[in-house]
Amino acid sequence: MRIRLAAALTVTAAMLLAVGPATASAATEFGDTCSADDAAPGTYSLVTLSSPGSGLPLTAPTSGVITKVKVNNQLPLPFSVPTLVKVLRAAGGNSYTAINQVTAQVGNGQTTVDARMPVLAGDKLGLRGTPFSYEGTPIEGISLYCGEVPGTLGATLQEAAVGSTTSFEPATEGRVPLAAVIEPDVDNDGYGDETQDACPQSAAVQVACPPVVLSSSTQVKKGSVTIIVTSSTAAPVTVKGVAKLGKGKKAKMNGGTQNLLPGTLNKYRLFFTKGLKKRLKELPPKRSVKLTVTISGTSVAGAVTTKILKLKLKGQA
Ligand SMILES: [Ca+2]
Repeated sequence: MRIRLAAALTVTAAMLLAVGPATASAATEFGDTCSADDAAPGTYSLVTLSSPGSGLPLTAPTSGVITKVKVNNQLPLPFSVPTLVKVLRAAGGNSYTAINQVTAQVGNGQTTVDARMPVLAGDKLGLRGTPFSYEGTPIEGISLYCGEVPGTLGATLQEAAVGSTTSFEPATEGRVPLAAVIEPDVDNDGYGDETQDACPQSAAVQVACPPVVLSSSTQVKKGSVTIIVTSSTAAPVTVKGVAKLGKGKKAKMNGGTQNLLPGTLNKYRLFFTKGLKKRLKELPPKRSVKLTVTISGTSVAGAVTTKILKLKLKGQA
């Protein structure tokens, strides 16, 4: 029985290993998943000052770009509530500087809106209701919050406009019902690398990384070949050459690597080896040596484009 039990345990362990934890996405979520059950007039800007025991980190655990904002609400309202969701950066004490904001039309349940707001580790989310009208009646705005959860809600009558720094005074128990998804932004172009940026290797483009397209011309001289190369996009480009000398012998030449800028003419030279020079001197002008030139460029995404040129070097006897 013992052996069988041990075997069963081993099988269980193996199954756990095989299943394992789900592959962690690089995107992370922060804020709060509490659901609003209370509201202040929209003249108040709100932030959570403390949130003991809430599930998500209250502040951004990492820098990147906020690509989604989530607002939870369980107040049964007959209208949606226009809400400015703000990225707030700590400015000492209970003061925060509003860095950016996005508007969410908060309905019942969870409202998710797309966003593109750069965020630094340590930033928080805050909100403010904005004025609207319902059936012809103007409403000054509604600032939603969770009042039945432990925590300290900070409030200010200041607008907390983007660019301004505002002190949020502890007002009541509660928290703001805001969460957000942060995606990494490795190239620091302000676009989330997972859903907004198809080329996270380059800040210059957000669509798929452009492949390298090479064009070239050649000029054969007595002791070398000059290759002029143009690349469609910034890329390191290498030129190499191999000449067949007969009897299985080869002459290998390296034209080097240059970091090309798009649209510029760049000169490479393949200097003939001693063996190639000797072979050319042996051959009459009617005969020739085959030279294969390989031009290769690497895109920002690591894709290699190769262009091969076949040249004939006339005998020099
Ligand atoms: Ca990016």
